[in-house]
Amino acid sequence: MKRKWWHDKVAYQIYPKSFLDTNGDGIGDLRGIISKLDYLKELGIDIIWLSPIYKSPFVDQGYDISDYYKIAEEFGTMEEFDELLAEAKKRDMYIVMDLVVNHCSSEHEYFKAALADPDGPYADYFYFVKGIDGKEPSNYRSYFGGKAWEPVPGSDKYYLHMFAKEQPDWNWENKEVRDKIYKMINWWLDKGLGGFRIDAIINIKKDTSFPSYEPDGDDGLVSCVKMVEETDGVGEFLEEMKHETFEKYDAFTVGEVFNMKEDELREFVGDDGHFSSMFDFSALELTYGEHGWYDSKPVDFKRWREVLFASQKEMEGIGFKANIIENHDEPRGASRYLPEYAQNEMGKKMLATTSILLRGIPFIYQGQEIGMTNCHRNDISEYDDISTIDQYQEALRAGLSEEEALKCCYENSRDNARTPMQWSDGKNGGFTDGTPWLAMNPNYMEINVAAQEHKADSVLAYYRKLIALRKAKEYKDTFTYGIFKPKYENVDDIFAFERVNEESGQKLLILANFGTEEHTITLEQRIAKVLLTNEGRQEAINAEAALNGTITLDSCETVVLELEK
Ligand code: TEU
Ligand code: CA
Repeated sequence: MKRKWWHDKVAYQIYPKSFLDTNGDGIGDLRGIISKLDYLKELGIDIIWLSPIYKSPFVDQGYDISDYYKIAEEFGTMEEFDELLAEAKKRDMYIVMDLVVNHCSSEHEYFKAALADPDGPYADYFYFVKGIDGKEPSNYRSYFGGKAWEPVPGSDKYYLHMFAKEQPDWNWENKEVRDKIYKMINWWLDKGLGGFRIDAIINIKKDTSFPSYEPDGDDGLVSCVKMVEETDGVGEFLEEMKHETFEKYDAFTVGEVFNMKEDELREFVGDDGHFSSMFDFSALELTYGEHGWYDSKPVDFKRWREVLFASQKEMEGIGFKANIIENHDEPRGASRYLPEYAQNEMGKKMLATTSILLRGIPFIYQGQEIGMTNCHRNDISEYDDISTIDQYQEALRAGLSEEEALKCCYENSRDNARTPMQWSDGKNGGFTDGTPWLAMNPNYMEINVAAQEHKADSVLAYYRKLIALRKAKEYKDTFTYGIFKPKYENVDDIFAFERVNEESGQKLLILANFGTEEHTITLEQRIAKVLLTNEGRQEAINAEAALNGTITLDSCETVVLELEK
């Protein structure tokens, strides 16, 4: 594998609206991000991914862009963005923007021009398709519920939107559109960006005959995902985009790739792949319900371990996935992957260890490093997210009570990750002097940065140690390039793996006990060094290993060991 500058980096996702507000309007801003660069540097972060900060009506929180060349006023100015870039650079950090090019906002000037003249040239920038017998061209349901086709006023055409109706899909078959997108990407890269996180990218390839399929729900519609699954050829667009843009800048790209076809892994993220990396979504896919959030499934430890291990092995010799436990579309990892008895500081440190030391590029989502959790709401009106409101309705339609539907939102809502960052136990968690755009999670009184900053055994302190270990001179090469070897797979409740450096022979063993009972594990080799523990039992571990060749792990205990060669 060719070595690349991003291989040994640690990334952090910022959701700007909820990070830090500095002017009291209740909305996080670029100034807030600039002021926390040192905090992120100290944590050990190299790459910062910003969820969209472009001009937007915020129907889907900035994933609906009305002007790709402007910074949303809510967040600040282009001058402030340039300052952020410069300040990051000073600290050897990279800024990665969100690239949302499957669709734009219905407020985008080209879409407005298309609506004004549904037979004119701009209509072909989007999918403007004639209806059939006065009805939609096909029976697709959008990702956010309801029909994926919207009538074009004063015409017999409909336009396609795979997400909200305010997010019309760009017509990627139109070369003019593609060229405009590439030009825009290069304009940003010229500013000195590190690269892009690429949104919903699989969706850009459509079957332009737009066939209807067998309905998959009572609404007579079929998820538009079906059409994506049935269509080939996205790779041609992705290659063209890469050659025209990222490649020229040696930029880092991480794809949000769902529904990739089998056997395409190397094409996507191999040495000459479409992207530098793509997120590993295999764990979160375990919770998917057949119809929606109302029939989503809890995570089963064994299955979870199995899919993560499979995904790790699959990547060997191919490339690097981006490892996450949460992001702005998902509930908090600590609430989802930890059993109830482990939803505490010990458990959060354990989950951090088994995620950050996997092979791949770790992505930490804001607040994860202090152990932020899902947030209870009392009424659906307290949610903001478009997808949550749709899924709540969907749950009611399926016959759930309001209380049950709310529980689904508690477990699955994207707003769980979007409640503002908890900086202190002061007013609004130190996030804003004004009224936060989305209500705080009330647990900011206990879970916040200030409380953890100087506490030696806090979750935050542990994340700092863990990242420092990953990047330590003596171990970096193994944690980055070392192969992944599952261990103790036949022991229930134990999540264990080795990272093995085939050149130096260095072997690092990571052990974690996700069970309620203690577990004794027989070591295959002597311990050279205990590198990290979440319970501070180095001495006891060394003593037991020396005496019996075993390690007894408490419930929720995790250790990182260097083994003798
Ligand atoms: O997400 C793409 C995607 O497939 C999501 O719609 C996912 O299925 C959904 O969040 C589940 O509720 C990306 C962004 O990450 C997301 O925030 C945007 O809403 C979406 O694209 C549209 O841009
Ligand atoms: Ca603000």
